Amino acid sequence: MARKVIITCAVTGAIHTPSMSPHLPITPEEIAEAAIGAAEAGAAIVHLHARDPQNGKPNQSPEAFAPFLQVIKQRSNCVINITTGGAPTMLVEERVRPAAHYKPEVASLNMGSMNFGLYPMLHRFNEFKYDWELPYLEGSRDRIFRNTFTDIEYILTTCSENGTRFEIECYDIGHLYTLAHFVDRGIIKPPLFVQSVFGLLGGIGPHPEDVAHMKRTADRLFGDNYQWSVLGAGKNQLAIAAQAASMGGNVRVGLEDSLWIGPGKLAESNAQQVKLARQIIEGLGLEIATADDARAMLTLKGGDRVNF
Ligand code: KMH
Ligand code: ZN
Repeated sequence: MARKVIITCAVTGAIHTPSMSPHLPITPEEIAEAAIGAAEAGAAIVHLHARDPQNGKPNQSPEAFAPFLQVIKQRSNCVINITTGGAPTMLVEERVRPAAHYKPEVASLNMGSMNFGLYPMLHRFNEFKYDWELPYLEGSRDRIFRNTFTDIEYILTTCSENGTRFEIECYDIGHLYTLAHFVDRGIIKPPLFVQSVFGLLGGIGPHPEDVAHMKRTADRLFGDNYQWSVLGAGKNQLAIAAQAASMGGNVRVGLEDSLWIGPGKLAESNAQQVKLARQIIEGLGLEIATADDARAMLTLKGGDRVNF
């Protein structure tokens, strides 16, 4: 039997700003359409952030998520994953609120405090429609994405009481050791869903050796108790997806982490990136996982046990 590979699609995020691409979903309608389109193209999981529909600024109020959560649930069986990362400008109490309220099957969990350098994108993009975009990007030179041990434990205890499981975002090798620490303390229970992030300034790089070392270390620490997934930021997205898929991993794509579909070519939709990831997976003789396959692989509680 062919191995099944989970495709996660992160449709909008908080890294890119509206002036960078006309295809970045901003309004609840656009976010819902993007998520449903990604699921139809083969994504088993959609990872969701919300934005202010007026200016595209990341918005972590539970009310901002309501309009698209309900629509996606009505029109798709995909697993809904709500961010607890929000944006690096936000405090953890604000970041956890949508996941705490809506009790999704999956929420993200970031495994360490770090620099989160968005400012290099200013070389490519320098004209902005909204006044928050430039200071947001420029300010990343001197901003820490805070995820202390206390913050991590706070998110875990708040959400795991709801049966929510986690997409555990590891941006460096040390984050795997922090995860092992929480597993040792019994606060996170396997099977783990480790999302390794490559090529974000402040985290591990995108070199194939970086990908291999992340996998080796996770194998040593977690053995058979984890599902490995990767995301490559920007132009690294598909090369890293291909490497990881061939090494036994799952993949994440989406406009949250890359606006591109090829060199200098903006992706016109999230579904377009999912289709390319799917071609790579199927070209390797693997199968894409359905949402229900992903639920079984990650022991999720089920789409009928959420609060939306
Ligand atoms: N954009 C990813 C590198 C979160 O939402 O919790 C990080 C992320 C964080 O997805
Ligand atoms: Zn995210």
